[in-house]
Amino acid sequence: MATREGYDTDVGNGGETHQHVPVESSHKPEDHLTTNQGIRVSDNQNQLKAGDRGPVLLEDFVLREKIFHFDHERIPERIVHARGSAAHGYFELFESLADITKADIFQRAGEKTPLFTRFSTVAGGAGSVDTPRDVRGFAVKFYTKEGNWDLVGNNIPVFFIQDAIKFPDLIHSVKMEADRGFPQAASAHDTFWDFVGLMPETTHMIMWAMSDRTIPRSLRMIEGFGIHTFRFVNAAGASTFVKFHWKPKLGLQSTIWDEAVKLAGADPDFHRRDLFEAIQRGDFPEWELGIQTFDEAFADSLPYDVLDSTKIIPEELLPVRIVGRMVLDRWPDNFFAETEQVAYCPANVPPGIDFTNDPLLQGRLFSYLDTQKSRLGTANFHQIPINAPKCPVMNFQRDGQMQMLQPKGRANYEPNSLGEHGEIGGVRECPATGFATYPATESGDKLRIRASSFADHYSQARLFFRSLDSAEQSHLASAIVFELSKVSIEAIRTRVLSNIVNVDPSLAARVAAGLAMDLPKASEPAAPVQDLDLSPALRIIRGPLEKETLEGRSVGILIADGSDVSVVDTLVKAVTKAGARPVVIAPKVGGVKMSDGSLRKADGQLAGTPSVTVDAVALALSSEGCAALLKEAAAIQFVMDAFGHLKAIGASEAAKPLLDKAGVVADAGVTGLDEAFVRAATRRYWDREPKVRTLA
Ligand code: HDE
Repeated sequence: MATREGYDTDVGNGGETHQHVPVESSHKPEDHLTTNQGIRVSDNQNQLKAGDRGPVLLEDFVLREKIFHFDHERIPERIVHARGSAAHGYFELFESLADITKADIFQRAGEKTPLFTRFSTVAGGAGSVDTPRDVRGFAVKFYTKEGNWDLVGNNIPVFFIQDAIKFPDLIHSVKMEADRGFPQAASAHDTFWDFVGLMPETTHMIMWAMSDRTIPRSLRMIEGFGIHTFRFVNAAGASTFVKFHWKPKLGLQSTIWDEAVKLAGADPDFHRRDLFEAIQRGDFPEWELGIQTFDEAFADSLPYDVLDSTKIIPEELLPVRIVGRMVLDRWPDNFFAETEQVAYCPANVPPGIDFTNDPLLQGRLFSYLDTQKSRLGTANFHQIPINAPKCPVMNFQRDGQMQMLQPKGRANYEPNSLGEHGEIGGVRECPATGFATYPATESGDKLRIRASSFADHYSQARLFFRSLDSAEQSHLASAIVFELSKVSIEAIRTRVLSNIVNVDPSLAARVAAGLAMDLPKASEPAAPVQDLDLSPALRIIRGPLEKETLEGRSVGILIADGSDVSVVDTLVKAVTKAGARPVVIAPKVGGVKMSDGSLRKADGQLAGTPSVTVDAVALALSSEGCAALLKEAAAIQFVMDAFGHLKAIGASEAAKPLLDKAGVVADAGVTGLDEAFVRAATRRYWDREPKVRTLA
């Protein structure tokens, strides 16, 4: 029965013996389990009881502290962007920008600055899936020598609304509906589209949100944008407007909607795992930082307002200048301490970077600091290691919950003269080098008003839609059909469509046909809709950032009993050489018996590793293996989905019956298992799409 002699006694219910090895014999302090007060714990298996079958004693501080801490392990999640994944890395400057900004991070070419970057979805809770149709947050905290700079952006260069006062309404409408608590992480429901229809300013962003941009293949393959127009300020005090861009080294790539939906089930953590695994294997994700810079005169020459976050400045009009790169090379040690507790704030800018009057940005400058207090519970959240600047922090702010600092002396106010009397006087303001706001001249009446220069809600939506590749246009139209099909109030669909007529009548007609409804008349635009010059730079498909490559991608190699050893070995080598990760998939994870009788272990079990998790598939099957797989729904689905998701499929001669059963029709993406497959696997086959699904 229970004794207190050590761990190797009966501590379980059934009298079994636990073989823990007590550490009493070793005296290294780091080996000892302690409470949070540093008291060594003698027994971590049993509560303190009055008798072996008696009640628990209130004085058991070890128990109470442990349960107390556990009870409070979760903190309120972010009201938006709750689901996120992050990594450490660095920024490296390519060339000095001293002529346009005095920001220390942009002075010396070649210098590296540490940073922490968090990617997120917007609508879902922290436990939601990684692949819903949603905007991705792209937030970077640069720990510069002159304090933290947070560039808190998204993977889309525009936003839904123009004025911060609409943000709570927007987010309420897109999150799960208030009475029923669903749908989670989805915009395809009445309240969101109700808001959209009533707020035509959302139209440009809706085009982006319904495009392939919101179903990325990987977080490593998204662009990032600061969205707002910011200011650079140089040492002479001159201001230059600036917009920030992140360009992914692996190029832009998205999934097919059906693939994103299936991924949500196959691997709810698909993007987090992808980022984690890439960093673990040393395949560090990388982006280039680009800037668009311009002056007042250029801003005035545009037919839209650079303070309006629903507008872009096309790259064709104002090229993006690449000035540095970001490399993410270290996964956090602890998800909660870093990814969860990191607190970004667009108001965190060092001298040399400043704001503009963008009304959305102005509202954000308040919101983030405010939200951190409720999320992290204390005004001292900046002391948490992930948030703490990597430069000295010295001021007279004092006390508050969870104060970690122990300032010395009695001077807790400024100015003070105590330093002149042999006491600690403390720090002083620095007029020459401190942050000084750019002295923009402001005048005007106090009004709740939207500038008339913000009134055009459709011209750039049209510019975006018309600039896309035709395959992307079909995806976009189909996405609107999908989403509006989930809207139960017909009048909402009609209102949205009447706005879309202003974007492009042919798009509206396609959506109407997809919904089997009549095309309504165009709504009355607040400003005339203009035909702006198209911007092919906005495309993913056949755009400047589409890459035909296997780098950073993965190839599923399906094997079964009798698979040819040399074929599989050659494939693994070729795929690896091309920069991709080979994933050997078999009916049983323990492996299959290969052609030479050897056992080959698999990286994934067929049922648990559907083809949506890889970028191309190779069916390296023997006749015997293929015959067995013809009876497996998972194998047929594997091939059917690879084909339906427009991926390259390489197949051995013996695998043909499986191709036939899965309905695969020969095209340029269907090859043998030779080098042609490795070449074919570098892309998707958009021409195949009309043959496998009806798009709007
Ligand atoms: Fe945010 N946003 N936002 N947002 N946002 C937050 O701050 C807010 C907006 C963005 O990985 C919150 O710490 C308002 C635009 C990202 O931790 C909150 C408005 C852009 C993240 C907040 C906007 C963003 C947030 C919630 C309208 C792209 C996640 C938790 C004026 C440029 C950062 C938090 C992370 C997070 C407010 C609009 C990007 C509530 C009021 C536009 C990437 O403060």
